[in-house]
Amino acid sequence: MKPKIALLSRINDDRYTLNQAYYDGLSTAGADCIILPPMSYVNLHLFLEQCDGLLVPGGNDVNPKIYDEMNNGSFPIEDAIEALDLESIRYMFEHKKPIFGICRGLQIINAAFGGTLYQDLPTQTDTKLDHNYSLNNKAPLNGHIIKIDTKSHLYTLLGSELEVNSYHHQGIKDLASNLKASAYAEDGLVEALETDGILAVQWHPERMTSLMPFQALFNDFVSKCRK
Ligand SMILES: [Mn+2]
Repeated sequence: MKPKIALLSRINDDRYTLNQAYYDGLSTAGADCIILPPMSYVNLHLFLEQCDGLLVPGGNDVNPKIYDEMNNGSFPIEDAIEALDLESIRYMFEHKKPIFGICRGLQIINAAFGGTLYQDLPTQTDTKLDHNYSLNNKAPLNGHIIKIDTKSHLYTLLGSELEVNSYHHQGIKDLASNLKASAYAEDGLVEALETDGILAVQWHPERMTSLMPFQALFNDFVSKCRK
């Protein structure tokens, strides 16, 4: 039977939405997906119980309340999505099911485990990199170089250095103590993290699957969900 992956919905302009590319990446890797909107935790657990893995996709800014900071450039925030993400991450981690985080997914995973974020990279760091390059230049396949730790699992999938797209203005400040950074941008920003059962990336591999080797991230995640 194909593995069943829970994909978390987003809210944009009064619609529950999810970019099709996430679904396509998982589907190409051999999985079936169910898209979950916000709901009661009791029913969320019942749906997640049926699933073999969780993909936490990109989306809006993370509420800084989660890491005990005042709002200083985080917008927009959707409380229902915040609760959906946090409870799904908590449940799947506790039940030892694989989690794949993308963009906001990486940020909320870090916050869920006690880490903090830069709420706005251009105004709160002295970085010279444009981490919103892909959006500003409508360049889904271009962004900046990342360097990958050769001891990480990510290295076995992508090698030691490559260009990724970049669609974010928030980013990891303090990494949660149980997570390991597995890739960095040239300005030192964490661009990927991993720990047992979790892999998350700051860029958008689902928009780059036409380029080798980005589909490998989806294939690897789905193969872990098969076990
Ligand atoms: Mn970036």
